[in-house]
Amino acid sequence: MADKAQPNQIRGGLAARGLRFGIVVGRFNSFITERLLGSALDTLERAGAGADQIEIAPVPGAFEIPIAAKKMAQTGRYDAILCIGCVLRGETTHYDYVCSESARGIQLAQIDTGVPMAYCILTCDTLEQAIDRAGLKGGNKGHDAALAAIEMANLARKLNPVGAHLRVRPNKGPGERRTRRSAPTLSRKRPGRR
Ligand code: INI
Repeated sequence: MADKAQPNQIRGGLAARGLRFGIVVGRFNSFITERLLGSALDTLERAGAGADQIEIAPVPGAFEIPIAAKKMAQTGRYDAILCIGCVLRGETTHYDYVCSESARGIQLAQIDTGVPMAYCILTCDTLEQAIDRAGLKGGNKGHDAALAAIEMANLARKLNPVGAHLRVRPNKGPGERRTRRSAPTLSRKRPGRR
């Protein structure tokens, strides 16, 4: 019997060579976020990303992560962004607002910009739960987020519109020589022309 034709699969691989990553990391609960960051960096580097392909933007807490991630994405310098934070439940409802707004903001930022963003914000009831997920029993969510970022960065490159690489000239990014800071520019396309 003849083999049935299989649908084409478009997959994002797990090699990070040549990809550029931005990382936004919250300082709040830094005992945890530093461990998440360390594992994410280790995973990116073992997958082939050099230190010069990665830039890190620290922010005060999880609530500030979406705006920083969106602004990083808008520079056009990154294939993917990792958002790292840790929110621990307190005695008030503050926790709920920080959790929901950071998750919602990150999702909006990646949809708005088209730059994949890995969500690595622990939302835990106790410090023990967070420690378990930052290198103890539950593995390290920084590692998981780095793998997701690499896969989505590769997939996004494959799904870019044909010719997109000719139209967008991003700001200088990690691994490239810096000249001056400017907004992303459009080339080979002038206003009023088709
Ligand atoms: N930020 C966190 O990242 N984690 C927390 O657990 C947290 N708690 O519990 O308050 C937290 N709050 C600060 C918040 O993210 C902002 O930085 C702050 O509200 C200033 O905008």
